[in-house]
Amino acid sequence: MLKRNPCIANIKAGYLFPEIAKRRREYAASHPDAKIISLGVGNTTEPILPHINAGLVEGARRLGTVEGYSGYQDEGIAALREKISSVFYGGKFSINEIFISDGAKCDIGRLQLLFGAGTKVAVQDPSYPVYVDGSVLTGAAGGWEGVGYAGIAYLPCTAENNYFPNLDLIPQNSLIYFCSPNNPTGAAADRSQLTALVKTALNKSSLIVFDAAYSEFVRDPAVPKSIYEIEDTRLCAIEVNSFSKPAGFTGVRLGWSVVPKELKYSGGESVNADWSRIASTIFNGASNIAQAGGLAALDEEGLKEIRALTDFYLGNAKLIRDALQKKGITCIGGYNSPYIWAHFPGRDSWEVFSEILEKCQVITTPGVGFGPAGQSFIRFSAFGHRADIEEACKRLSVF
Ligand code: PGU
Repeated sequence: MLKRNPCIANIKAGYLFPEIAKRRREYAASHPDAKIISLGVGNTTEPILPHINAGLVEGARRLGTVEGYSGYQDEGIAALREKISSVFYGGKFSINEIFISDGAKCDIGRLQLLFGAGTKVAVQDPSYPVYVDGSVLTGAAGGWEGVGYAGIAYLPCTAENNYFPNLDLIPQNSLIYFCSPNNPTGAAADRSQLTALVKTALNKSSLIVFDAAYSEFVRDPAVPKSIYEIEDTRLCAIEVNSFSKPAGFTGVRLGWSVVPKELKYSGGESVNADWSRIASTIFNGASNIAQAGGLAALDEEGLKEIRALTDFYLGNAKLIRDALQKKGITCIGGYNSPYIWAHFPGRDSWEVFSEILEKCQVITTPGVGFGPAGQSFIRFSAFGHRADIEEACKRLSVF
């Protein structure tokens, strides 16, 4: 038989969210009457709003007609790429710099192929686990003297540094994953912080993968929604984004990446050309139906629906944050983000997770699952029906 890819042996046994789902199943099995509410995985719950949904329906209908039928679409339907450029980037990017995908997570995984084994990787700590696990899986972060899980440079984001990392810790020539508004802390970096990040990346010949999956939750004008709002970023950053959270497309699957033409490897080769090569070689694009829905999401009516949906989840976030604060629990996030990051000083995250499950029948996410600096924290997700959020808040108030 074939040998197992040694990189698989290097990753931690279970991905965070299936582990939480397992614990939920176990609890439910031993407490059959419990009405469990999930504030765990960031999974959308509200129906897709009518205009965007009509776009999906129309996309499916057209596929059944001679005039409307379409097949493979290279790097995405041109009209959608144009629309993304104009809605999110003021038309700064040509359609050849925008690549439609089946979601940000999938892009984050595939992007690793651009740099290969041995790439130095730096991540905010805590961070979305896919950056670290995905890196280890492709053999990045091996072959150099680093710290932490398989040689990844962890950049602690704590109350002491206001959840923005010390950029001096970024190694020379590294691939920097940066997420803002952040999952899991909910912290949103302001313009001066992102300017410092870009400057550091340029000085250290490093490349940023900026994950903007929560950009549509930003309400504070001081918080950039895209890394490309910062000068010189075309030379050092790729951005990934998604329709999952703002349009309720977690199950529909649609996202995009931006890879500027100016972005070059150390040898002068074009990163954009390679990304295009990878996309056409091992990925055949997102569903045309999903893309039709994406187009509807970005017209005037669709953007209003995105605003209404994100307002709704931000309303949930406020309820959760207020309930926790009323109990004297220190928490951040929930303003420009659907996540609340709550501190339980001196406690183990998994222990607090279990206590909240036992006493409130509420599922959360233990902070340590996002990295060592997440120890003693719990992430509360604001994705849920309003009645469930209100009930969860009631239960949390007595825990
Ligand atoms: N990027 C960030 C920062 C995320 O938090 C998530 C989802 C994604 C990308 C995924 O985007 P897609 O476009 O849907 O692929 N994070 C959720 C879901 C868990 C997961 O494993 O993706 C969360 O609870 O953190």
